[in-house]
Amino acid sequence: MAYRDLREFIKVLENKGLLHHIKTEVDPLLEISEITDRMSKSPGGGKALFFEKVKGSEYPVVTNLFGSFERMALALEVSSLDEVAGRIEDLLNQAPPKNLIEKMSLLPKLFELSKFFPRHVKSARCQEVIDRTDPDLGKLPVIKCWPHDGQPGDEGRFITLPMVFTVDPETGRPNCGMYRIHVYDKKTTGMHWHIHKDGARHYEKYAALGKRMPAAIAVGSDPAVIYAASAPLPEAVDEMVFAGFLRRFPVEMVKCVTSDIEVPANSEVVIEGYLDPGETRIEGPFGDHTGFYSPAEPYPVFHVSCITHRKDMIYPATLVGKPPMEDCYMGKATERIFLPLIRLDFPEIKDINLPMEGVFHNFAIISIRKSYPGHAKKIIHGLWGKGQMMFAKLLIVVDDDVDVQDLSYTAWRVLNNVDWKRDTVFADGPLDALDHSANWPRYGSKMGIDATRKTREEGMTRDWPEELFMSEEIRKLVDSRWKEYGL
Ligand SMILES: Cc1cc2nc3c(=O)[nH]c(=O)nc-3n(C[C@H](O)[C@H](O)[C@H](O)COP(=O)(O)O)c2cc1C
Ligand SMILES: [Mn+2]
Repeated sequence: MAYRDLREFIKVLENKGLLHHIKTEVDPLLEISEITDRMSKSPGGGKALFFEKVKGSEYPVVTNLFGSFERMALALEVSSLDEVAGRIEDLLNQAPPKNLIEKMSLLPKLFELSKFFPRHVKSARCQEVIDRTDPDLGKLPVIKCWPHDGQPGDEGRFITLPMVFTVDPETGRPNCGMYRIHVYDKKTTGMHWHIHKDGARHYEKYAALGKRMPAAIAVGSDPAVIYAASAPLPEAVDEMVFAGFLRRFPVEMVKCVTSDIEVPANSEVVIEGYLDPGETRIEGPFGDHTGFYSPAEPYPVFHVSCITHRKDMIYPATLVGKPPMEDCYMGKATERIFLPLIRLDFPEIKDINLPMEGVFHNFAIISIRKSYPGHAKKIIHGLWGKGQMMFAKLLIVVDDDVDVQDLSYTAWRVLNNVDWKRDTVFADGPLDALDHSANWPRYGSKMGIDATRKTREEGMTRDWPEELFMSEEIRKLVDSRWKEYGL
């Protein structure tokens, strides 16, 4: 049964002993961060944290909800993240039905998908309290994450787990993206959608039309909805349909009070407002996913017109920084869930590992069933052309007998297999907005490494050596005599 809302998920974490209550008063400026960081760095990602008394606000804060493999799987109501991939694979890999019986048996599957489309409701918990006369962001327990966050004149508070809802003015298609929100004052924030993202694309369209852009920032829906806001879906896929698929139940959407934007009805709080095309303001700096501050840069400005929330709002936040952090587990969920979708274009891909240290856009290791000369290089160029994989700064392709989740074995294979001049590919192209290494923002170079076995057709004049394995016979013998050795 899908979680009805965030608090139902919190209850489950509580019942399983995966959430710790902090009853003493804490400061949302940096203190919550330091406690959360220590939790994230403790074995297995520690526990989720519920801060009951937060200085300056009547509402509690919850952090580190998704910060372990166990909690991430619980969030998506699966026993392992591969289970979600399995469901997607099931849906995609339908062989065309051969006869009427097969056709009939396909119908429930297709019907299942349509069952997940968002449902529209008239009244919602997220609108229990409506403040449109004098909405004030200062009432929310928004945290300051790192010491140098924010500009002089503001407190450096950022909403770190927001779901930003916008609508494409041309197609009417909705989008939901997780873009951090820099709180400037009571009624004004930044809108940090990178230029590559769907929200920014909508904004460009409003700008071209010379129209004011409505938007809404929802915080604290059920966990599948929150995760979906971060998922790198193609622009044409509505995150709320995807969330419905993940939670196996439609997301209930309600219209905002001051605009036609729809938001999850089960949200804890919704900040309604608008952006005027062309108006920008310095956003950041902000201690980011990379473990460095992302630079202060001009971004669009969001004006608050109304805040609606539950009477007893629970405010969720995340802390990003040096890995491992909560967002690493959200990224790992994406690595698992999107594998079948990547396989649609590249069925030869067996597995992908995005190591946490690569903070997702820096490093991917890919195993493939290689079947022709240059195959690995095709994968490298192909992935650079696919959605947010365009940001991957280092791609390493290995043969399918390498378990890419075993980093030690993978490194050994790669370091032995590669002739650097022959096997590396360099390319220039777009980089993630958070990259700080390139000479210019958002544009720089990437490297691909073909670490597969090389063949004659690829110019290898020598025979590839055989990997060492003990014979089965001797292994069995040693197994059976193990006790005799007294080890
Ligand atoms: C905690 C967290 C914070 C994020 N902050 C931002 C951000 O400030 N700006 C941004 O462009 N992407 C950010 N992302 C990544 C986007 O959410 C992600 O790229 C998503 O696919 C964007 O949705 P879209 O494809 O609909 O634009 C963040 C992700 C997470 C998990
Ligand atoms: Mn999108």
